Order: sequence, then C-alpha cells, then structure tokens
Amino acid sequence: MPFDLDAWLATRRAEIESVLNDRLPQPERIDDPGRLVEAVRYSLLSPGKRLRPLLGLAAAQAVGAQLTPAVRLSTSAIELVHCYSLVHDDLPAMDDDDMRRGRPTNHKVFGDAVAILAGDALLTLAFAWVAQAGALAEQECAGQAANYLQASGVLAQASGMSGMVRGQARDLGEPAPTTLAQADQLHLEKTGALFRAAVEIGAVVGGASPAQLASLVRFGQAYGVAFQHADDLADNEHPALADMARQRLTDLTSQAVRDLDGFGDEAMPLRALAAALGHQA
Ligand code: GRG
Repeated sequence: MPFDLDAWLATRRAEIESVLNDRLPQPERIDDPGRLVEAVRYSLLSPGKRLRPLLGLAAAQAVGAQLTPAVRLSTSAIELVHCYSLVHDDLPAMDDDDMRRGRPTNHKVFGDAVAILAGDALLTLAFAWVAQAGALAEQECAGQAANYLQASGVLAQASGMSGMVRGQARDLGEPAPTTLAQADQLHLEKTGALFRAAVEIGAVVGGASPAQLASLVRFGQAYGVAFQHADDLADNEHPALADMARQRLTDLTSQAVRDLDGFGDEAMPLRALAAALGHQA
C-alpha cells in the first residue's frame, strides 16, 4: 500500500499540538504578571506547520524507535526554539513584521518588551523540556538520559552563534547574497541549522547507530537548505538566483532521498517529506 503522508502528518501533528498545549502553563491555573504566559501561548499555539518536530519524529521512526512521550517532548522542544526565533525576528529592530501565521505578530499584541521576554521564555523552556524528556526516558529505560543530554547539546549548537543566531547576524549585517554559494551559506545557518538539529535530535533520542546518525544529519542539512531555497522561490526573494536555486532545490532533495537508501520502510515519512519539498522546484 502506498505511504499516506497526509494521514501520517495529521496524526503526528495532533500529538505535537497536545504536547505544546498541555506542557505550557495553563493561564486559568496561574498568576500571569505582565501577560507573559499569555504572550508565549499566543505565539506557540498559533497555527504553524510544526515541520521541525515532525521531522524529528520522522527521524526517530526511521531508526525504528517508538514515539514515546519522551521522544515527543524532546522533538516538540525544537518548535519552541523555532517560535522564539519568529517572535524575535518579527520585532521592529529586526524584520518589523505586523503579521505572522495569519495573526498580528506578538509585539503588535503585547508590545515589544513582552515579545522579547516571550522569546526568551520560549528558548529557555525548550531546554527544560529536553531535560524533562531525558528524565522521563530514564524512568522508562535506564541509560537513556545520555541521549537526551546529547540532544540538548545539538539543540544549543544549532540555535546559537554557530547556527541560527549566526545566520541571523549574517543576514542583518551583510548585503543580500548575489551568488548561490552565498545563499547556501546563509540558508545553512539561519534556517538549515535548526532543521538539521530537528532530524539529528530525533535520531539521537531514537537510538540511531553512528552510521544512521551520519546519514540522517546529511539528510537534515540538505532538507534545511532546500527548505529555504523553496521559501525564497515562493517569495521571489532573490530573483537573479531563481533558476539556480530551483536546480539546487531539486539536487538537494534528491540527495536527501538518497541519504535514506540504507533505511527500510520506517523511513517512508522522511522520504515523502523530502520528495514533497522537491516538488516545489
Ligand atoms: C531572531 C535569533 C533569531 C533568528 C531568526 C529563522 C529566523 C532567524 C527567522 C525566521 C524568519 C523567516 C521568515 C525565515 C525564513 C524561513 C522560515 C524559517 C520560515 C518559517 O518557517 P515555517 O514555514 O513556519 O516552518 P511555520 O509558521 O509553519 O512554523
């Protein structure tokens, strides 16, 4: 029977939404000075595609792991980092956007100061969730915590000044890319680092072998760079590079699918996600 990506995505998305909603403080049960929790819930529970946690779950599945509460919590943590980056990126000091995910941006509703704090809270909560996931996994099976410690390092490395934050600094501080190589470098850091981390974290908490991990890291990196090329093409961002970017998108997604050659049917969600991205070329 052919693999039904839409059905898989709908099931996994519902699981991720439950984690996000249930694990955040519930406003009716807490005091919320400065409307910080309300601001965090506003952005995190707004309708995003949840692509990064989905990729994490798909990677865990690819290495044959059960999608346990610990696996779901640690992969959902990546959405917190992504959401923080969107809230901060939308601020007047950065992209100065009024709308995000079809709604007014966080700072338009809560003000700049609360939006900064909401982003800070999301980023720090992400690492709390990975730590809590490690404790949960250790209860399920002794010795698992080490994988979650490793996942936490992967998330930090990808988010910070050798990954996404570095890419944002490059984007703000340097002229727009005029060559495909420059665009690739920017995409690798600003967008690709977190996508790569999403796949790597899923693989690590899923107990990947070293060979599986190496293949999945290559997959995640190719997928992440390809995702940003597709996003730029859809937005007509760098028109002079469009033809080359379209070819690069095809090449990267084909490479990503080949990176999964050593995997069985468990990798069908990852294969289908990469193929769907390639169809945007
Ligand atoms: C502020 C530290 C800091 C970093 C910002 C990733 C980033 C760096 C900014 C996001 C701005 C942006 C629009 C980047 C382009 C591609 C991208 C990451 C789009 C949003 O991702 P989707 O399409 O969004 O997965 P949803 O809303 O579905 O989660």
